[in-house]
Amino acid sequence: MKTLPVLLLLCMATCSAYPLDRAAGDEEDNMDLVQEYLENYYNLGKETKQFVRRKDSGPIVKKIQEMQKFLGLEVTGKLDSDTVEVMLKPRCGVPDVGQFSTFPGTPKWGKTHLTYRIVNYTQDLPRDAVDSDIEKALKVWADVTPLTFSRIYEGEADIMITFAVRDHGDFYPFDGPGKVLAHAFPPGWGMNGDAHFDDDERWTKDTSGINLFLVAAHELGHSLGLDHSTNTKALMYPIYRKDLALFPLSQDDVTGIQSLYGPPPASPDDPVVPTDSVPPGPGTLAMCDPALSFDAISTLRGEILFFKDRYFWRKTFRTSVPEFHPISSFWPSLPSDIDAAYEVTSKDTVFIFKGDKFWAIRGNEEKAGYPRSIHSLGFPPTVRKIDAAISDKEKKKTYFFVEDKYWRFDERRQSMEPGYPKQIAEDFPGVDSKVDAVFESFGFFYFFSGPSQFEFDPNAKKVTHVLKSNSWFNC
Ligand SMILES: *[C@@H]1O[C@H](CO)[C@@H](O)[C@H](O)[C@H]1NC(C)=O
Ligand SMILES: [Ca+2]
Ligand SMILES: [Zn+2]
Ligand SMILES: [Zn+2]
Repeated sequence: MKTLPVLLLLCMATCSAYPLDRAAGDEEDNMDLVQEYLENYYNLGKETKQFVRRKDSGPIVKKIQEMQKFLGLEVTGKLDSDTVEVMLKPRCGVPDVGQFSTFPGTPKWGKTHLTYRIVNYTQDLPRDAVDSDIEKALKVWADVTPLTFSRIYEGEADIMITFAVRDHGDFYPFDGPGKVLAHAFPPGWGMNGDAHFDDDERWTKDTSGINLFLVAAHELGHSLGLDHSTNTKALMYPIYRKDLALFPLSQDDVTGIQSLYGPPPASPDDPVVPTDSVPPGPGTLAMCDPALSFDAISTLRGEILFFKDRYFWRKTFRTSVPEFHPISSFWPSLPSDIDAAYEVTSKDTVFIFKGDKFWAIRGNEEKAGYPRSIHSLGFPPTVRKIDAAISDKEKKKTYFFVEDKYWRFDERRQSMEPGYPKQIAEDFPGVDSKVDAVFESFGFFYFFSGPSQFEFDPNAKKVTHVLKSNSWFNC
């Protein structure tokens, strides 16, 4: 449902030239589209262009295959509908193959302290919203590197940020609404390092239009020296993916940027204060309360989410102080006071339970077709709610804890295993039989019961540590 505005936007931009209905007779249009796309992003040379009209000629088929491989599509060498669909999506203007720089090579900054300047603004958002999105986008990279950034208000900064339409003084004019959203230049002098945003897009703080924070985080990756990634889950993948807006960085991005600048300094004991979370209030105060208990806990793309009432704490890659947000600010249709949550990493999905219903989220996107009934998973009618759940990603089994019993679900077969429920006390000795929440980290299961936490080794089948529930918050 949420993709509709984007489709409409795309359609406005592309329908006249490339009708979305491409059943038959649209091959000419598709050939124009592919020619432009390959020229812009895959270094399609002048000498190759003349072959474009001849569909099955070697060079163009090779280029199409190269593009399909890069974008994670099935490599057919043909303009099948999946390929055309991806080519019509909004994306970054920086080429996937070939240089977008006045200097060849893959440069990086020779210093770790960089300056940036927001030269001008879009009318779509208040200025302070643009300021905070840019700051947040820089922080994405600062969190995982030794890089630091400071803002200047006049003169030449390392990273000059502008909003512009069409021709804007480089050789890469923007293209009106849709398609190209922004571009940025790799580190260096002059225009290098700069990031340009197409002001014909509708920039938004949320994902109703084009999410500025997400595009800025991607473009600033280029400003720091990263190229496009072929990993479809990476922030540096060239196609805009609004479902990354909450958790933009993948391990691929972290590995990429750290190969240029290394990891953050070893002893950053100064807590990083989140810039875009709810100001100090219930969350920050309650966080270190020794009586703190949780409703549910789940991992999400390497981070940990601790749910409580209407809120959740988000423990990110390396921040020592967790962020605190209302659940509804990321997933408007999720309920508060949830019962259980678990991540299935192979599906990049977190399942959220409350009462006899469950929801599915991917990043900050809510999946369609939910909520569903827990009974569709195979629970008998007597089960009315789940207390806690965890999915073992190695064994592909999900454990559901219900009162003093647990059930086991086979993720491969998508069915409840026979012989369950069993007693928690029997198979998880040492764990309090009333489980509030549970999640996995480095092969251990962490069970939460009131203010207590039990670190359980599932192989040795024993509790290895007993901790306070808020031990993850560095209180
Ligand atoms: C912002 O500055 C750039 C570069 O000077 C210019 O091309 C562009 O038109 C300006 N945009 C706005 C919205 O003023
Ligand atoms: Ca555009
Ligand atoms: Zn890009
Ligand atoms: Zn530009």
